[in-house]
Amino acid sequence: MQKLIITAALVGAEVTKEDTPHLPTTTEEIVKAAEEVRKAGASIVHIHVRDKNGRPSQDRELYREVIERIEKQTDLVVQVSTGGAVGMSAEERLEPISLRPEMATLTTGTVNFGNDVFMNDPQQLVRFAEEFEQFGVRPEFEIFDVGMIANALHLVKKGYFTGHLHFDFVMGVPGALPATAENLLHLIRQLPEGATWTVAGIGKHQLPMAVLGIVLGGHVRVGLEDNIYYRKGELATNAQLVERVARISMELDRGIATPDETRRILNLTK
Ligand code: KMH
Ligand code: ZN
Repeated sequence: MQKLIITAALVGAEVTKEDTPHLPTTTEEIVKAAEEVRKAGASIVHIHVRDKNGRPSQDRELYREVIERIEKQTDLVVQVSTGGAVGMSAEERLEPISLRPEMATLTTGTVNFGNDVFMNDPQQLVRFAEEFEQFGVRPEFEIFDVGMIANALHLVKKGYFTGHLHFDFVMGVPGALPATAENLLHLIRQLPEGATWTVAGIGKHQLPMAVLGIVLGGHVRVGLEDNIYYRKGELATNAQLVERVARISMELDRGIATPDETRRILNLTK
């Protein structure tokens, strides 16, 4: 089995400081959280940024600051979000791509998202794919429901994203695919030969899905974007969530990938 890649989703767009004081929202806090999760075993940080009022933002300059500082102070793979927040325009969501981050997320389909709709229509997918290709950014396909894998593979068939393919199964978003072992197995079966996958369980599903990711040979995403609790009623830090997954994986005799090992597994060229 490959060593385990742990992605830390540090910020997200939905959680607020009122939900948890541990949520990093300023550049300073996001960089500090990145350093802490690196020490705890993460090799990728999935980044969103917030404006000075703590609201979700896709501002290029805010991303530039965060990326530059994380890259200066750690060896982490920095993966920016192009999901942003529900309701943002495509232009807004694509802002960080011209910074040529090492990786970025790409959601390949529209899905209900709680009481909202996370829009990713077919024309928009092509537009995102073109922008990724123009700036040489490697995608992580964000899969909230099973049809999104077919949509990603359709882009590949059209000639986008030649080379290694990596998917993140985001499971348990209300309105999207429930986080069950059966659903995870079904998702895995849809992947082409050689593709790699990560699983991110939402809320109380984070830990059980992470354990399945470890034992089934996938990779794992945890962090406050997806879940703010260590256990029922007890708030977590990003580092605590990463540290627990690393510890469980080591107990199961599966080593943890460093950022450079992660680059090799995902065939990233820095
Ligand atoms: N905030 C969600 C609407 C991503 O980062 O690419 C989308 C999201 C996915 O978080
Ligand atoms: Zn995200």
